[in-house]
Amino acid sequence: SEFIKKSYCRAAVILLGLLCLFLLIGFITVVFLCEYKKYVISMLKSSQPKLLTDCQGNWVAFSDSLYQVSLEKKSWEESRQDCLQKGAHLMIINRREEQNFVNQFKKSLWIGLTDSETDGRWKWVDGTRMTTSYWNSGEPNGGRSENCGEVRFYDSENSWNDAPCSIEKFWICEKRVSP
Ligand SMILES: [Ca+2]
Ligand SMILES: [Ca+2]
Repeated sequence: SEFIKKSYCRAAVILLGLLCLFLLIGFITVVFLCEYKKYVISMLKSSQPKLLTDCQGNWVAFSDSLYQVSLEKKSWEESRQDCLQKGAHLMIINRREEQNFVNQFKKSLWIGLTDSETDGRWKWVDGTRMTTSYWNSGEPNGGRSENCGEVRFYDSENSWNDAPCSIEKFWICEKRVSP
């Protein structure tokens, strides 16, 4: 019976040891999962503010619109057509936040601005007159030979330039989300 007692004791110690081991593994797993969840949430949060990209066609959400920078270069008119085909229009800049947003791409881009009809009378592609402008110093300077607007001097808030409409450039389309 002394032998049986010792065996029971040994078995109890082993069981206790295993129990401790399982508890430890369980604890580590829970801590790991919690930390992983926190990490995933922080990643999602940090990627959200401005550049929430759509899976299809790389549209970028900002304020109440979606924007898409082209991957190829075209003339201003062909750029305008491309945006129309996508149910959008060349970017129209109405607010200072939008102006700062477009500069962030650090790219020379056609926007929806033209004075083709009457020189010096700048209009947006939706027919509205340009009221607030962000011309770079000395611009617009092209007279009858530069009738299309582009974002060019993007390191400055006043980044606009007038350029000949036939030049091939990247462009930016804008699609309004709310009517
Ligand atoms: Ca002009
Ligand atoms: Ca110019």
